[in-house]
Amino acid sequence: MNVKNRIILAMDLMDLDQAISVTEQVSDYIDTIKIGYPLALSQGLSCFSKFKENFSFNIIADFKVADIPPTNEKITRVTLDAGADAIIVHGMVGDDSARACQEVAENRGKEIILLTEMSHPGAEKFIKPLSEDIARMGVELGITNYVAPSTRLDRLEKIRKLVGDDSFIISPGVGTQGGDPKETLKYADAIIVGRSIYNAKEPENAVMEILDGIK
Ligand code: 3DU
Repeated sequence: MNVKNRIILAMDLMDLDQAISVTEQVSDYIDTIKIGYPLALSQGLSCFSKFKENFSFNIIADFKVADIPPTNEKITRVTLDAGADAIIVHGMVGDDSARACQEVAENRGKEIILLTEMSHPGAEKFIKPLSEDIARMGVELGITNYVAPSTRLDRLEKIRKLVGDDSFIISPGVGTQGGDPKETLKYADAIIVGRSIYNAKEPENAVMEILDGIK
């Protein structure tokens, strides 16, 4: 996936008009948006096509898919067929579950992104001890896209080493959660930024500040 300026906007506003308005304000600098449960559950999956009508953006569905393979298959199918270009899938549920999503995406020429380790403090307890194995599993499955945290750069670096330089890593936790854009981009291909942009008084300026910082 090509991500303009290496910034993915996490659009977690729950009102569609507001979400579109903020996205418009940053659309000169950003061409990839991540939509998760807050917006999709509030507005329905049709929010993907509404975004596609308004912007020629890549859409990543952040549904952190984590179920048995047949259910994962259905979730991935309905999400990609609604207009998402890629879907984020939890690695912790195992290779069969991830594979079910991968097959659906491959059949449609779309992508899955494997979540290895999360960025929040609570992830230290259960997900962190497993994340290296999750990354290794992804490599064995031939997965080339990963999510890894910007809030623990040592972990991000470790996961980069495991998945290799040819893999594509996107990294949340930048800004409000404490991650630094420039440091994160030493190991990640793109940063995911939500509140620091969409809650800013002037979202366009917020993006330009990040861009200045990562030059
Ligand atoms: O903290 P922010 O507002 O910049 O948003 C980060 C986004 O990335 C948000 O949509 C959240 O659900 C998602 N995310 C993480 O923050 C951490 C993860 O490990 C995975 C996804």
